[in-house]
Amino acid sequence: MIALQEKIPNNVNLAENRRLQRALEEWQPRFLQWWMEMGPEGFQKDDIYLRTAISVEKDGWAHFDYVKMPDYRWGIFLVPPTPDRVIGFGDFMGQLIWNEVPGEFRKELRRIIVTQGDTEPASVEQQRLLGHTAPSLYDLRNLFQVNVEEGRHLWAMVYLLHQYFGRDGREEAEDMLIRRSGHADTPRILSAFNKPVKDWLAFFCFTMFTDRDGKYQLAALAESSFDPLARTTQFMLTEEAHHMFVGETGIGRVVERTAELMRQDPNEDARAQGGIPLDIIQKYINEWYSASLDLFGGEDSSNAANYFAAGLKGRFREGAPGLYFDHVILEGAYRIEVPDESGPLHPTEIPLRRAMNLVLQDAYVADCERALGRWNKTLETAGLGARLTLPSQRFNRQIGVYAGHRFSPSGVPLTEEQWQARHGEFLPTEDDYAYVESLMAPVYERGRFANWIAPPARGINGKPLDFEYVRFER
Ligand code: BYC
Ligand code: FE
Ligand code: FE
Repeated sequence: MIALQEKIPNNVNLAENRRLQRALEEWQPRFLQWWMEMGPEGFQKDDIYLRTAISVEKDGWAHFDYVKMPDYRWGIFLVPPTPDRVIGFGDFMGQLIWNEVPGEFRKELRRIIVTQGDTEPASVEQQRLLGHTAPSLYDLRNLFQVNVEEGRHLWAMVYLLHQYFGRDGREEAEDMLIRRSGHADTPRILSAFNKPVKDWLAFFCFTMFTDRDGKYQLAALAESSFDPLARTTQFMLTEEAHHMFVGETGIGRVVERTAELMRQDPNEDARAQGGIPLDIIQKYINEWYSASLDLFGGEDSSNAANYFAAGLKGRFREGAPGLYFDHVILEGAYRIEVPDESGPLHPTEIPLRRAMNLVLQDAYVADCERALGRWNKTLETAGLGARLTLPSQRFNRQIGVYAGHRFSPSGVPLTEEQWQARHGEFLPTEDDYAYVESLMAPVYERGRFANWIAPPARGINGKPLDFEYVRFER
């Protein structure tokens, strides 16, 4: 049952749980205050053509209309329970799922939910200035769509904290609005969510690579033994698809335009034509892909083993029929080359349960490879020889076994000296950022696009490209 007219739209019978309803209604104005302070700067009075989640039906879950962002109806939506659902993996496999938090896993669950929840407002903070330089109204609208939905994802986690974690949960919900991306004293929890997202190429890389970590983490949680977490993340994944569409097609459109400009130029120089050269695109990919790999945690992780054992986090599509035959995994090892005393790349084996972060990361890497293939197809079709690549999983890591060691994008160990001499070939330099920034001028006329990006193949919700996706207040 969906209560859309209530203060907080929901399908969790909030009206019948007065205590919870009151607590969330107290949190709501603080969320809005955070939104006004840290949400998209300068566009809160404009009418944006947005979709709003209004149900959990496969067809018709979303409603499109103009809305001012502060009036967006952030709601709480969980996929309905599956009758008699049992735990699909780990030590409790085959037992009935949990509708309450078991005491022995309370700490772990709280930590997972807080970490997940923290990323959502963080990303809104990181993106808050981008509206001023959008390459089109279409892109401006997509930015805001992603922003409001990340706001709803925060609501999804805050609901779980309030409903299932009592006083601790309420305190955690408060803290979600206190931490700030990149803040020296109260930063966000995970590394990539404290990095500045300086420009639209970074935004497309963020939605391509960092939101995609979100997809894989949410998919792992969608298998959870704690059923409310599974049901809420299942619905979040529905919205997440659009975020990754924005990233993948965003980079794709930049590549397409760059290829076009290269062909127009006597020296195949996109920069001479006011575009973003492929080597800068490659460096941005290197930066955001490596930062996003860090979000999977360490390759060898006892946390990951504990989460799997308790059924809290599964593998990607753990429950899909026929994909995995062993869901308990008491045996088996993951072979990997790690830096140690005997050399920069020494073979070792991680017991499989402890390697779950890596197993999830592998599914992510394959998905990224697929997208690279599409962008390279664009280059090939344009008759160009250059190709984009994903760097090695060892490159530029701050978390896990490769942290503190230097590798080239192809995964070759480098000395510190070699790294210092060459990192400007691998990662964006100040000059690269400055050049991209010099291209960032807003294009707000209907149907027009900045010179450095191709138009998308089609508009949003069947609307034409020259649709007025954002109506500015006059
Ligand atoms: N940055 O056992 P380890 C999304 C810490 S994105 C900083 O190796 P574990 C979204 C770790 O906390 C998805 N610290 O790793 C995207 C631990 O600290 P302690 C977000 C890090 O715990 C775009 C220590 O290192 N969801 O939704 O197995 C826009 C050793 O940890 C990092 C989730 O992350 C890091 N990158 O795995 C909007 C799901 N990595 O204990 C939204 C919930 C590790 O030594 N989170 N550490 O103090 C988790 O499942 C796990 O916490 C992680 C880490 C996968 C993140
Ligand atoms: Fe999200
Ligand atoms: Fe997202």
